[in-house]
Amino acid sequence: MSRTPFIALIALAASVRILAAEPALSVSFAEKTHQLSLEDLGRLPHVVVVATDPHEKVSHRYSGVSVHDLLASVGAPFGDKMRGPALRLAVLVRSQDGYTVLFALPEFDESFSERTIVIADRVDGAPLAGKSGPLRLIAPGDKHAARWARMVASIEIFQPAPGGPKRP
Ligand SMILES: Nc1nc2c(c(=O)[nH]1)N[C@H]1C(S)=C(S)[C@@H](COP(=O)(O)O)O[C@H]1N2
Ligand SMILES: [Mo]
Repeated sequence: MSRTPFIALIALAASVRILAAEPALSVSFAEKTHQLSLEDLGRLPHVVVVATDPHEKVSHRYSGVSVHDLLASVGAPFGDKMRGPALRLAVLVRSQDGYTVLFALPEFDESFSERTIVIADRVDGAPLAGKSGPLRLIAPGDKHAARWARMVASIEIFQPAPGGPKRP
């Protein structure tokens, strides 16, 4: 047997491994950034939220990592530290297609909000398919689906500048 198919198989396996380990999500606050692959994310503690997709008007079982936990891992000031200047921090969620949505940091703190916002990697037991995934932000209770960002690529805490941009 020629060795070529064997070598090609190893090369294929190696490239699949590299693809699997590719960063899927970046989480950052100031100088700290965590790059997570889908595998890394899959290993983190998951929560299940049952929420109605405001666009489809259908309830689904979403499994994902809470945004609170992701932001806490880069030092977000939750709990006792969620006061004073921390109340002015904002969170930008960017997607692969450039779509960007904004939250206020306290929205992810359990003493401010009843709901748990997650970065879902599964819906109704299956991975999020096509342009819905591989990661989608699920904001239960939002009456509009606009902040349910699909194809999420990064989550970043930043400090909005007062007196900033002109009205668009
Ligand atoms: N990445 C990304 N996410 C997005 C959007 C988008 O354009 N890009 N549109 C939003 C809006 S306005 C709606 S109504 C829903 C639509 O999602 P659906 O097509 O899966 O129902 O996705 C939201 N998430
Ligand atoms: Mo929309």
